[in-house]
Amino acid sequence: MKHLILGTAGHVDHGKTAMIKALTDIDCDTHKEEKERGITINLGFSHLKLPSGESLGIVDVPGHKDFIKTMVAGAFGIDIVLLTVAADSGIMPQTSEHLKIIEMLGVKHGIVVLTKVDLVDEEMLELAQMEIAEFLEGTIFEDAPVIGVSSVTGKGMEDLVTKIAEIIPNIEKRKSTDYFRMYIDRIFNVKGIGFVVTGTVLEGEIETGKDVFLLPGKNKKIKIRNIQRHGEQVTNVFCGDRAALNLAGLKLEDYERGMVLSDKQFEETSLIDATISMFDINYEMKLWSKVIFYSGTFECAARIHLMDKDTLKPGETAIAQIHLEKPAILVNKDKFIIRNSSNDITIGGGVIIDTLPLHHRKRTAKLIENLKDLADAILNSDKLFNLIKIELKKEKSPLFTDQLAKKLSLTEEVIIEECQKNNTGSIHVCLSANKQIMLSHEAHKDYYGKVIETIELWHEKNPILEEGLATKEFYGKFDFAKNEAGKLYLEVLMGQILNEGLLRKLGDTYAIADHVVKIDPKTKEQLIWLERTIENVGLDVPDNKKIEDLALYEKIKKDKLTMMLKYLARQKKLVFHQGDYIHMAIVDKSRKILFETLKDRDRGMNEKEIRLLLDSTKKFVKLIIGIFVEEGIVYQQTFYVMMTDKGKGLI
Ligand SMILES: Nc1nc2c(ncn2[C@@H]2O[C@H](COP(=O)(O)OP(=O)(O)OP(=O)(O)O)[C@@H](O)[C@H]2O)c(=O)[nH]1
Ligand SMILES: [Mg+2]
Repeated sequence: MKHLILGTAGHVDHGKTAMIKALTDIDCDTHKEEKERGITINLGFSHLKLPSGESLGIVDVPGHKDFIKTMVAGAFGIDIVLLTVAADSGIMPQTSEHLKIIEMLGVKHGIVVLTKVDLVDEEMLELAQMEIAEFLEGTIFEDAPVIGVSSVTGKGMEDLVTKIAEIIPNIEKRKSTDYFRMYIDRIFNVKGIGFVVTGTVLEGEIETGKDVFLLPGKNKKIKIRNIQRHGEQVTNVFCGDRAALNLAGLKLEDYERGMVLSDKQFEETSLIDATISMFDINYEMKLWSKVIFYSGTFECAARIHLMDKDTLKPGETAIAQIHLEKPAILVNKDKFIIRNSSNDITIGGGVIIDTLPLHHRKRTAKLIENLKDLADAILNSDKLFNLIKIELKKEKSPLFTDQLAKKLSLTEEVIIEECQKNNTGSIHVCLSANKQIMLSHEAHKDYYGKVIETIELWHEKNPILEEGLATKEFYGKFDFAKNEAGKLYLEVLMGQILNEGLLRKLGDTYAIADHVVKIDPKTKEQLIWLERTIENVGLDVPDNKKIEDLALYEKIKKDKLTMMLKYLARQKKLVFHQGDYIHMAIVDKSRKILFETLKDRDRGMNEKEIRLLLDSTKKFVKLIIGIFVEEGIVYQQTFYVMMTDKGKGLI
């Protein structure tokens, strides 16, 4: 069963509500004021059971020019439109305005219903038909069927139902998403039941008992107690359904018009990038324009900043950044309508291409090119691969495929399939720990270059050191500290550069393959000085600060001192242990003295005994024991230091 919604459109008084009543026996004008004024003010809802057993949701919109925002809210998410034109009055202003809105909202299927045929003769009917044909020329409904009906006599109603049924198989199934989304268009309190909200399910599905969020706003979960679809109790509703949800724990003060119900915690936005198209009306949009923005039931004042044009003339399209006056919950590809700031003309609309863009202060050629690429990818949803490419380009850092899938509301399988089919190198894919990592080719090239550049710079600053940098030393630079995909990617990247022969591995560091250690005569002298100074400390731990001060006297700055200490460690002149270091000669001397005594002590020696033996400090004893434990020649048991077999082998 397809889940579809049929909506009305057309000028005030042209018989929309009467037609729905004749079709479904439901009067959508339920409010007192509607009855008194004889016009529709609020959205009306009904449903139509087709001979096939399928049931369509129906949204009846007002035609009066004052209620365009209600019409936009009602038309948002419909699949088929019944554009009504009264045979006795023909095309009127809102016939045209509604059609433009319907086209802008992307409704692709429609029937033109010529109403009130009982009020005209054959000649008038023919004239009306000719006028309609001319009016529809060049619009998406150029070839739409035109059916004459009378809600009074019932004429044509059966034909209308037949036509609706004929269209249904041509309607494409909506793309599935892994989240539920619905604008609330009505909210009411039912005694003993609580709040009920209604809306058109735009995406996904939801079932009784599940939690949803009321967005934007507090991230409070609201439980769905009951669901009705077309007046009947059901356990779940799907996109394309009209739904009435009974919510537990909803407070009226939490609700505002334009809010969305979703099981996904969407990030709210008040800055979006979009394409904007102007209707073919006498109106020109300037570089910065104030407008009123409508999408679903959401409405707010907005400023439009054109990106690739300085003015937008009738019928033209541009890319723009839109600053919304209040936060909205929007999704890429959402359509919207704009009206002028005095809210008397509908001037156009567009499609959202980025719901969380950066603030574009400068309209650079590069930015415009990127925005055009993005628009192209979003607007041509069949080009899913483009969408993947653009997202990766925007993201820059590496992502696991499942992270990317989440961001694009696609499945991992779809992403893998799209890449297998279309990737000719613009996306870099690598595998690590059985997980697939993706990033744009540009970003990959960038990281590659930066790795080499950073190691080269390191060598330049540390010419006397043979080793380079360990992968973890790039985490900060690349902002990978909390990015697991980034860390794994870096490992693969290092491996790649290593295989290509540009890098050499030394311990856990990577050095440039042809890097040659250079020690100038002055540094040579300084190294001799430093080594001697540390050795002269004797059986004690050299004081870092003191060595630094002494080095400064010798005109050795801290960076250079660190490098020299590393060099001496690599040359096995110094031994480092937990941030402290001592000279190897001191280690050897201590080992000799200690082992001389330790070999005759079956119970081992405690730290105090060792300190007295070496005539040293507590700190030194701790350090030297630590070094010997690391060498594997002693071990500690409670307070006693004992020789290992390896240690005994030294005697
Ligand atoms: N004779 C005749 N009158 C009709 C027909 N359809 C509607 N009417 C009358 O036209 C008037 C307007 O009809 P509605 O159905 O309320 O028009 P609408 O398009 O829903 O109007 P809005 O919702 O306010 O835009 C009512 O008085 C109806 O009785 C028809 O087929 N024949
Ligand atoms: Mg009506």
